[in-house]
Amino acid sequence: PVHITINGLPYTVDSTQTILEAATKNNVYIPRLCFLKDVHEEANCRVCSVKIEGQKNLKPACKTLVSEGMNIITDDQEVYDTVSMNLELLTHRHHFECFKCSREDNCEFLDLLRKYSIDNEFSQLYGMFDEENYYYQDDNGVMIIDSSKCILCGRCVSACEKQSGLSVLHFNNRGNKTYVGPALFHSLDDAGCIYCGKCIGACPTGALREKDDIKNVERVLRDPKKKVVVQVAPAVRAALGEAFGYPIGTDVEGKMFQALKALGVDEIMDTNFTADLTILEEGTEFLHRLEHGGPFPMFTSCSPGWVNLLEQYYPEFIPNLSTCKSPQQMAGALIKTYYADKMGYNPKDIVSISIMPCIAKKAEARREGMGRDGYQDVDYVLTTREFARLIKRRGIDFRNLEDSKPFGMLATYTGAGAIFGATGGVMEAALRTVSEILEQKETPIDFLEMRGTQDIKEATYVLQGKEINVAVVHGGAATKAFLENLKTTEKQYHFVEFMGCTGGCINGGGQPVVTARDQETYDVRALRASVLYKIDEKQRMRKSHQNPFVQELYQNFLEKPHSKKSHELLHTKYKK
Ligand code: HC1
Ligand code: SF4
Repeated sequence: PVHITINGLPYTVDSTQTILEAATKNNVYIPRLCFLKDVHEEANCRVCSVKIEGQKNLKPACKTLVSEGMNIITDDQEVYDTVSMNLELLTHRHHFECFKCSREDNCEFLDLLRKYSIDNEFSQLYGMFDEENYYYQDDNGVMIIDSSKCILCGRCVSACEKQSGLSVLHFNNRGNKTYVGPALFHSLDDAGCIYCGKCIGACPTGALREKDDIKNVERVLRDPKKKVVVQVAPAVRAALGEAFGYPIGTDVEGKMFQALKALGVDEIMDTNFTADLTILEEGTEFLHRLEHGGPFPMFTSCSPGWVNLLEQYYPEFIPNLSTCKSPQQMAGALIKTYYADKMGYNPKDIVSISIMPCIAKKAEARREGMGRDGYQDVDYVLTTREFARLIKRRGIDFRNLEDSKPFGMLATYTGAGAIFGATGGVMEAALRTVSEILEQKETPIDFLEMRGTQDIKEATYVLQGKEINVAVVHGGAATKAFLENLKTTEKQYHFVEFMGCTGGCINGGGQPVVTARDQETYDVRALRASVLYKIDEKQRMRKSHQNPFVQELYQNFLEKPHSKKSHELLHTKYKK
């Protein structure tokens, strides 16, 4: 440890810390903008400038290590003026249309402009925005790059590289024409984007965002001829509250369902239900592969970011991928067939909407084979963020909503369905069912080796006297490392869960954006995951095959896992 002072007060801090870390740990506020811990630590915005006694120039707190006897000033007039000037410079190229910006409530840039009272200066600069110099891309139907909001901090470029293991985004052009976007190529698709949305989660402004479907959803909600059926993904309830001021890790499941009622939707379903259904289809597929000697390892197929990565970068592994559609698409298919039939609705009058923590789900809904007779099984996908905005736009007082729970068809779930949204959850859910079928007796519920935020988790379970090697991998970077190793390793894996996002869906690219400071302060992934594991613990039934409505669905409609009907509705093909 070393002894330092900050603004005259003494602190004993770790010698490996930067000034920013030491200050933050001791509750001294230093602003930051381009800094995102472990992702982007380049010191190019100079918003975290501080004064060190005895040194001539101000130093970036994010990059300067503390040392014995260091006296640091974070807030005298010179520091304040410098930070203000650095912020003001960034306003020159920013298009201030805050009223319609996806980050209207949590823009890190706007927050700093307010904190530093940049309002006067900014009004003089407002007219300087020049449309000609900006880059805009929205033709992929999933996400938008809008450089008129970009402050060139570089956080997205690093997030794509470090978290996805890809390098889709680059700084292009020079001078005041510099913009961030895919290099050389014209579209994100061509550049190999998997739509994980890690870049959106890293952006401090609204320069990167999902393609918004709020207006389309509002339109169908107003249309009396439409039956609006909504499904909600497991992970949404673990993060939606953040958009309404709840601490990270608050379970808002009850209010989430009540908000849907307040919006006037006709039927609420739970993707947790089809998560249970997925386990029966995928578990059966795994048992079939065990009987027939492979192909191994079998890969889970529910995360569309992961499926995009596999199809584009590792097509040689496509035979390993389970043929199961994701729970979102299984629900969509059932809504437009089984449910429509049961309710006597024409599927063409049903609008099926899903609320997802993910932007890649928007593309998944439009994949070939995800509908029939000219309609899509899932018509609109709203991210958790869009859902929160919709609730706010409709004037719903979320914090004062009562709790409610849907009891409709396809809304009942077991604990296994709930944990799908956290890394390792799909594997644990599958093991709960598969082990019981193989052992033909009651087997344990918890597979704790599958939990936690470690990049790659592995375990061996002995089932029916045979060693089954399983692994759980999440995030593009870890996925690439795992698959590269798989090409040469002697180890025989049997079953591997992959998720496109680190932490799984709870940390999906459509979840509320967590500011850089909160990302430093909280273990966001662990807190959100804990919501799902607590929901799991509360359930009376915690194994997917115990779900009585899944059993009923097989009895009345699908017959059995992998029946002809199941294949038609619940399974899919991949692009080579
Ligand atoms: Fe997921 Fe899934 S868990 S992919 O992470 O299998 O998005 O939450 O809905 O479909 O159930 C996401 C979450 C989600 C699917 C399920
Ligand atoms: Fe990169 Fe993912 Fe963003 Fe695409 S969505 S640019 S892969 S971080």
